[in-house]
Amino acid sequence: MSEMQDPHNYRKVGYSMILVAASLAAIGIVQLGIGEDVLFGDQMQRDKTAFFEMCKAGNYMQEGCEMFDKPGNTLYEIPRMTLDDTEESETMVMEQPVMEAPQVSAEIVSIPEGSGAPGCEETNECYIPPALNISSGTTVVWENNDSAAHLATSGTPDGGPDGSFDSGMIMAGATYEFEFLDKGEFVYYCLVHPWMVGTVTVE
Ligand SMILES: [Cu+2]
Repeated sequence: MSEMQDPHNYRKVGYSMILVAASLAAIGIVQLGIGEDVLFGDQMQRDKTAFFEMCKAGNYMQEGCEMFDKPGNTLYEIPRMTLDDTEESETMVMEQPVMEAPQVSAEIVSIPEGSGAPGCEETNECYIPPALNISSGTTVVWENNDSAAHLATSGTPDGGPDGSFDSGMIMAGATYEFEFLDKGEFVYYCLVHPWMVGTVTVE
């Protein structure tokens, strides 16, 4: 609805209604009576719009302007003509579908520079963070910030891959992402640098 409260929209609709009124007036040449009504209605609408603009300019303090003083300051309160604009009115009040981006939650695990040589395991910095706690449905993105290729393969250096996930080779500067749906603790390691071990705990 917020889009519909934009006064510019109403102005456009107002102009299009004036156009509709004008074309009806042209048709009304055949039926003079109706044509006059249309022109009269058109003038009424112009007057009301002008009145609204006057109220708006005066911050709705003038007499008779109270009805416009509402959030959005739109032409909403101006009674609409009931010419042939019923279809337009329907589209005007129709709710716009709200496009919501799907909720994506992601966590990043960095593979830091130098982890291709033993030593990072001494400070537990082969994967940062080495132990990650997430909720089910979270996507974990491994970012290889090292100059060597690495992996993030579920399992342990002693037991081998367990098949839960396997990044394959993550080239330098590349990423691998995996969405964790199953709960549990997932230990993973780097196949080519077995001192690199990390865990993801899904709750
Ligand atoms: Cu590695």
